Amino acid sequence: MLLNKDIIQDGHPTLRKKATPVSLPLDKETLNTLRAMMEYIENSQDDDLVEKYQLRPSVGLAAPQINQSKKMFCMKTLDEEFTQVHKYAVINPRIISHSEEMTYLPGGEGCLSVDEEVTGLVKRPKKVKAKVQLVNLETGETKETLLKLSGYPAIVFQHEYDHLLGVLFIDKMADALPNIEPIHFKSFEEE
Ligand code: UDB
Ligand code: ZN
Repeated sequence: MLLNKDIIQDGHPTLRKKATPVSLPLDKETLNTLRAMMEYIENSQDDDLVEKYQLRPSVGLAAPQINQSKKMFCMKTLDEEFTQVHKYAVINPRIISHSEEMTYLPGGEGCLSVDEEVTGLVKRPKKVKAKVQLVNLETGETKETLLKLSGYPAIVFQHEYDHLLGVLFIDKMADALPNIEPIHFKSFEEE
């Protein structure tokens, strides 16, 4: 089981390396690493396990963050309407196009590999299309898929994708983003 101590922090050279492609078919060890990464995310979304293991409630984790310089990451999050779950174990992703329109998280981004106090506004394309190998974590099967993401899931995807390039959100932080519309999360009043 992955714990906080397994997640490397800013300053570690692996976080600055470009990750190497994962070879297919997937070997057992790599599949089990992906399973452990998804388990970490799911544990971090369970209040009891957050308390027990002192986890930060997380929506994504990339392999370089556990000191494995491989092109793979896991994400699990709801969209901003809180209706659709976006749960993906991703291998060898390539963003093939993105919208002109940009957006950002109004509360700023943080990172499991950066001090908890550090957050900042990051401008990102509102929509991305990516060719990825999606992994079925139960069976280990992989399937080439064109993922089309918009809004919050697109931001999470791009944050994790950046980790595979050796890029951290702190590299992209801005003080203010005038003329850009932040992502809007559905509020309870609107439900
Ligand atoms: C996160 N979590 O997981 F909107 F219930 C962040 C941390 C760094 C604060 C743990 C997060 O944004 N949680 C969250 C957001 C919600 C609702 C909710 C929980 N990451 C993942 C990461 O560091 N991956 O490398 C940082 C996010 C910032 C933008 C996208 C990923
Ligand atoms: Zn991160």
